[in-house]
Amino acid sequence: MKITSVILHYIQMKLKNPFTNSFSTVKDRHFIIVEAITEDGATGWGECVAFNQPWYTEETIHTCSYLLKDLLIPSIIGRQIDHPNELESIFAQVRRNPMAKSALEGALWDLYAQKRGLSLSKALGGQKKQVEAGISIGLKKNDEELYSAIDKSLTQGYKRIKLKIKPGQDISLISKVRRRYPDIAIMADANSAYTLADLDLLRELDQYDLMMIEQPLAYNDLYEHALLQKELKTKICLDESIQSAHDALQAIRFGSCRVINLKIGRVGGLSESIKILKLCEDEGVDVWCGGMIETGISRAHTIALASMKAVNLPGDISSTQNYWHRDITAPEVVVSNGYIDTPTSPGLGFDIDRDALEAFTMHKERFHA
Ligand code: OSB
Ligand code: MG
Repeated sequence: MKITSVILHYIQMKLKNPFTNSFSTVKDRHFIIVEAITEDGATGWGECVAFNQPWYTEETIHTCSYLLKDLLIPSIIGRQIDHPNELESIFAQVRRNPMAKSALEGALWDLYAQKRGLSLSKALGGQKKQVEAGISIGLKKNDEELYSAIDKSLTQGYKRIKLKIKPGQDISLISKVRRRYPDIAIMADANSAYTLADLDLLRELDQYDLMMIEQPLAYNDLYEHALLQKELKTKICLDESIQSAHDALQAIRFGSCRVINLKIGRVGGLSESIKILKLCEDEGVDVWCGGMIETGISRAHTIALASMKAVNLPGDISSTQNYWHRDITAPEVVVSNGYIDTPTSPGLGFDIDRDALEAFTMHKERFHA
């Protein structure tokens, strides 16, 4: 296939409710939606999931915009590309910047699947007809709000609940939740809020039968997580620290984690994600698909990835309703009894709602071969 034009849609979507983690409260989301058009007139969709500020990883919507416009789009436009795996060498001119690369790569995977007449799941080698859904619950103003969010998630059948924690809202929060819900599958995500000086506190967290604790230490660390993992029976899951298959290899071999939260954007795309899944399978490490408070386009990519056999735990793949009054894809992502159906139609398996996309668009940029 040959991409003859690319349109970048800069959109802004307001969250139904603010989402708070240890570093930031997200109230609205800016995305760059990538529309890639081939010489045959087919359209593929990708999404840039970077935040406005670099509180999660170093990329932002602005750094991604620059890379897409000045380097990544020019490197593929008008060029014959038979398989999205070819992008790795084409993009090798740009060090790191995985979210920028992934935004464009996702559109090419959509096109590739369509061209072969396959669902994205099948094109990736996915097998599951349904994927397991978990939910991530942000920090709340008070216990009542937290319990009501948990109750609602349980009613909707989510397979596991992830709770954000931060210093001051950690042991107190988890112990209360554990007392109230003795048997549910819960895990905690610290988004890098602790250091090894907090070892005693982290040891205490070890007593609450958590499925795992996600990214307790620095966003870029592997060494101290390996030291910590030796002290805990609870599995450590790495999120921010893993930005490539090579990072995953090092983390696994160093013993820095026993679980990986795999986010397509954070690792540079679906091709890199598949490498990480293969590695986890070979090394016997648990892996699940994370989210970025994203639109239906990213959710479609993530559902397809989660349909692969190596993904062995429920992901942060909540319903459209969880974040948005209105999404840019149809139909809505629906969680039923804790599962989401893997779409079977060619490509993403969701349609782009052009009216919704237009309604959220601040501006657009067009590139031609
Ligand atoms: O740490 O996994 C995280 C959202 C934004 C940035 C980082 C994280 C999260 C989530 C929610 O936990 C994921 C989602 O539901 O999309
Ligand atoms: Mg996380």
